[in-house]
Amino acid sequence: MKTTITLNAIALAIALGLTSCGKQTGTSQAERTANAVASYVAPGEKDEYYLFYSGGHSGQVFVAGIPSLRHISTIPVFAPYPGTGYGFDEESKKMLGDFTWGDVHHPALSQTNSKYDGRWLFVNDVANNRIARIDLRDFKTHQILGPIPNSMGNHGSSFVTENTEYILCATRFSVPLPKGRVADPKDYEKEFNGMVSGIKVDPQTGEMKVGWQILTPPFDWDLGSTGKGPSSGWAFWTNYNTAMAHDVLEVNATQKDRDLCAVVNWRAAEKAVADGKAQIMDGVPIIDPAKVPRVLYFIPIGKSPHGMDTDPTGKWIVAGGKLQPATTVLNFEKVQAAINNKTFEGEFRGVPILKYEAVVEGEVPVGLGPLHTQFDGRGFAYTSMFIDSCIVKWKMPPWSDEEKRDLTKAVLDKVQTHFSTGHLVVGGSDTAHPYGKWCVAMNKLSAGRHINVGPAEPESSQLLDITGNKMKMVAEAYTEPEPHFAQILKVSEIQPNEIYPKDENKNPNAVWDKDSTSVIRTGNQVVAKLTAIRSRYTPDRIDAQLGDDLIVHVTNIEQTRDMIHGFGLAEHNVNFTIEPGETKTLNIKLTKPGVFPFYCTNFCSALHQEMQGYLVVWKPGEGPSGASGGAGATGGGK
Ligand SMILES: [Cu+2]
Repeated sequence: MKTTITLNAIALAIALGLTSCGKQTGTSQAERTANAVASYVAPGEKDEYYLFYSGGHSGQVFVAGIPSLRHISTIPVFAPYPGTGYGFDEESKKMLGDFTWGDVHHPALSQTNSKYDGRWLFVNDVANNRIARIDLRDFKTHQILGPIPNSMGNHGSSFVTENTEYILCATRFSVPLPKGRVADPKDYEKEFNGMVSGIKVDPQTGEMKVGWQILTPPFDWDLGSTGKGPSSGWAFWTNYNTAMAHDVLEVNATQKDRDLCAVVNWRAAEKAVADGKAQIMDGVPIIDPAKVPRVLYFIPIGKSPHGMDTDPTGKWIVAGGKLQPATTVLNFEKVQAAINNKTFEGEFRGVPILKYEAVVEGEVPVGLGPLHTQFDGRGFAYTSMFIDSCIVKWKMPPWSDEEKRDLTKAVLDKVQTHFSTGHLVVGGSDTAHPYGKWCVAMNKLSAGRHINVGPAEPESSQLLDITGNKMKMVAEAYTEPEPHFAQILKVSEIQPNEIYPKDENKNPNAVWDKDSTSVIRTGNQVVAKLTAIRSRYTPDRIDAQLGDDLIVHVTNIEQTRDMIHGFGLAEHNVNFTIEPGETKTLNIKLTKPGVFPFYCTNFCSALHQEMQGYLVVWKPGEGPSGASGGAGATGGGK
């Protein structure tokens, strides 16, 4: 009987594709202890690295620690977050505009000289064609740019150049341009276009604006990376729809043996715009690569590719081919030579196609479903395998003659992941200076490796120690939906602010003492300026009339770290937190009479519960003279 059950379990495991990888039953007690010690951060101790996960369609960014993989905080970006009141106060509502969600895909840390400089984290929104900038001084979103004109499906993004001159983006979707023009999808090839965008970043403030764009055929650009060293000034993208299918893409976009990847000379694009070679569409200078040579080239690449990663030396570009069992390594020196010698195998819509054999260094047979590749800076690459569910370690060129003859010899190690790894990240892989210590596999399926939480299962992440010859998986964790990529930053490389200093608060509505607080009614508008400090609001009463516009500015006058106050207003769908030294504003129309408490929503002291006040909304003809339309202020401020 027992034997039968065991055999059935094995058959089931095989059917589920869990053959070699069940629950690490193979790990010995000694290995488990070693893994636990490697990822253990004892109470009171701190992680060595930040892990910034993209939150996919949650619209957020999650911050975890490495090696513990503990979730530490959430940075709201494209979606409201009641935990901080993001999207509820006027300042963040304005940033979100009309959107209440986004699809966060590929975070990118700012760089100086191809090294993380710890200033900003940029993230893209695929759905609404936006880019956001998070400032690492306060771990908050400070700018959302977009929707970007002439750009639909901002997926091939956000790729930062070596000195954060630009964030480079390419479109996953194509539409008739400019946006708003309508054409039948049946006329896709003729009427639809994709776009590469150069988002210019102000070197002092980080402020982003659309610099220029390059028109492309209606290919579905997927993922990319920027060049460095010898490939400085260049960028690369894969695409999975060279067939230019507009329906049933699953079948129609996978007909060709190879797709075309893009090689973009962004410095040449910048110069072409400066030289007046662009035409303006929807306010943006657009370069047509058929008319402006040396800006865009194509290279045939393995069918239905995904990742396109430049290594830390800038010499090699690795493409993952979802539907081919190998990664393709391009040699940038050969790319340059092919361009200079015009070693083309044709052109597409006036854009030269470089001859594949002239630019490829080799195809490394890593296994099934290679997606993304990361680098450790020691000459090794790590590729996530979606179908094989593993991470493969392989040797980058230069290869020996023996390896060149048989590139299976370049494949050095495989570690099973659980399951279907999409992205993976090695700290600093996209810079010239990788940390090369940890790799995080971001798995699409967790397949019951956690306590049961119902039909939907969380995303899983697994931490691999990559310092030895063999990779070692030491820990796993679960996240909210849905990490698509992440960045790793050494904790010691940044010094976030502890408070917002009073003298840096330039908000004209900030008030810092009792005598400056006020509630003033002018016409049908009531403006209240409040202070918040442990544990009271001043004033703690606001009177207004039904139908008034109410504007409340709350300044948290604390200058002590983590002394946060909240402002929640009952039955008005408003709540936000105010951090030490911050001023936040709410603006609502008062549509119902009554007395509505406002109270501190973020625990602040033993007398936190006592931190409350009243908004009194009088009916017409009622209330004190001030509230009923007189000039005077009401409220308990003075
Ligand atoms: Cu409080």
